[in-house]
Amino acid sequence: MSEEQDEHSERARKLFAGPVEFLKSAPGLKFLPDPDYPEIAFAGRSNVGKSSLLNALTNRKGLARTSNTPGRTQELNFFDVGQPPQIRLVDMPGYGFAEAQRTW
Ligand SMILES: Nc1nc2c(ncn2[C@@H]2O[C@H](COP(=O)(O)OP(=O)(O)OP(=O)(O)O)[C@@H](O)[C@H]2O)c(=O)[nH]1
Ligand SMILES: [Mg+2]
Repeated sequence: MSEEQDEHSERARKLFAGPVEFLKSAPGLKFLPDPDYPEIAFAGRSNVGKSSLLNALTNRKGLARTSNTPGRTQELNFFDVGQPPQIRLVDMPGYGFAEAQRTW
């Protein structure tokens, strides 16, 4: 790897090893936080491991709630990465299995 790539990797490693904070859950669009930082959202079918992936990336076991049953995540969950935050991760509900009522 070039020196520049090394530097980027090291910055990314530090960012994900540092503070990650749950910001809020948004049960509907009117509850979305202001778009203060770049957002990276995890979308996909229910139960494929979106919440688990978010925990693995940030090396924190219970940050995003996971479960064996599809449809665990029912709101948009926002997590700020870095202090001050650099990016915001969004754990989204999965599609395909959700039995929750559509409210938005
Ligand atoms: N074998 C295996 N199982 C995994 C992996 N990642 C997650 N799982 C399992 O897959 C199941 C669902 O994981 P979640 O992370 O809750 O899935 P999700 O995509 O967030 O699901 P919803 O919130 O319902 O959309 C859990 O039982 C996890 O333990 C993986 O890499 N390998
Ligand atoms: Mg989930």
